Amino acid sequence: DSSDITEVENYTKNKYAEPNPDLFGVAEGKNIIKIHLESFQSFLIDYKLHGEEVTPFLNSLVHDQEKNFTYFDNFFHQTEQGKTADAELIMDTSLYGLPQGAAFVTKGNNTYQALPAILKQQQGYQSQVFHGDNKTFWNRDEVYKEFGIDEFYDSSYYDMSDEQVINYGLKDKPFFEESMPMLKSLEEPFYSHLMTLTHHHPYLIDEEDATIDPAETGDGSVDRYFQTARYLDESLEQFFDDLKEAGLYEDSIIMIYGDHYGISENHNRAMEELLGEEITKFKNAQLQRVPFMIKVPGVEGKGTVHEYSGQMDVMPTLLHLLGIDAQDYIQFGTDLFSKDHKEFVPFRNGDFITPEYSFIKGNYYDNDTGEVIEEPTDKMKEQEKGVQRELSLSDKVLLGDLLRFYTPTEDWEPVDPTQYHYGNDEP
Ligand code: GP9
Ligand code: MN
Repeated sequence: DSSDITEVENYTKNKYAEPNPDLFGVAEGKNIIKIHLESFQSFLIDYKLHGEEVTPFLNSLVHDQEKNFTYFDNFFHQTEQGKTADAELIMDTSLYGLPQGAAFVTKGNNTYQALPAILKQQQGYQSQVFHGDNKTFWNRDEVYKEFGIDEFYDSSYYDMSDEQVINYGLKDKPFFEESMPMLKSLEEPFYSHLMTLTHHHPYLIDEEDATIDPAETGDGSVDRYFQTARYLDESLEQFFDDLKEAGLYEDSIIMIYGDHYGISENHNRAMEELLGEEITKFKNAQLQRVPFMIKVPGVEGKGTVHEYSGQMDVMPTLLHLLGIDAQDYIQFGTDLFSKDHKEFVPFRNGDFITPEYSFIKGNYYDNDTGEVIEEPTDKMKEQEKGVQRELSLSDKVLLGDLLRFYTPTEDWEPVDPTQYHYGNDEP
């Protein structure tokens, strides 16, 4: 009932981390370009196959100081069965996905107070999603309306002829190329989310698109994983050039993230061969790192930052960069640039990771040694309960559709989903 939202509100207000005063509002009104790296795990960064970098362009964003990116190398995905859809939900609402199924599908008509709607109401942003798949996949065409996303450029906006398509949909290179004119024509400021697709299980790639040889483990999808990652990397480099040419690069927030793992535990044998170590439960959890990189106009990149963090933390971070106080909203994450950022990363299954130790399937592990901690401290056990509590509060929000009963700010207007229409084929 509606009193539950008070319990949630007390929890999230208490967890809230004050903004970093040096960064609060620095990017107010700037365009935001958010780039989704499908199935991209952080171990690819700086990884060399056959003596070659797999993702030289992304590596350059990490290492070239003058590119002004900040890279979080201890950033984790927090998704479950909703995969891509969970990543979208978490990053635009700072709520957890559900323990089973995809909230995008089962809670697609809930009330949300999502980033696109907040940015529109607070600072007049228009928001868009670009994605070369059918708009109904993951029920996006429903839930995006609840998020207040203004335009959804789905596959009906792109040339989907055979040679441009592989696996789930449009190839990443034509995707970025054809997105450019649409991006250029947008009203500013915009919050644009571009979602890639080619680097997706089972990592199919046409011969002419492959510029690195496959790995040689004999596990086909693992072997090709590096080829589609390279293709994605090249598509991104091209996109950055096009953004520069269009004058959209320098003055925009550019944010890059991985949505979830690409190589599941079913491929441990091949991964052990490639990484040269045993994939224990502990190691598998560590492999759930995905990249998070951000460039903020006028702010010097911090290089590689080791803060332990997760997808949940992105929304409050962005709000604070734009000068909007995250405290007004129900959010489980905390600002990555705050000195009070909370350094523990819950996974959806109740496991969690901190800078010192990891709680994985009932055992605590020392991060330095990877060994089981036989006698966990009370503080550790408390944290375990804290994670359970946090997850269950988030579940209450989604299962009870509790944001119906929450008014973030005096001037907040509930989103009216009937005001949104998507797709080239819609009247
Ligand atoms: C489909 C794409 C893939 O549109 O987002 O979703 P996933 O299988 O990664 O959840
Ligand atoms: Mn995905």
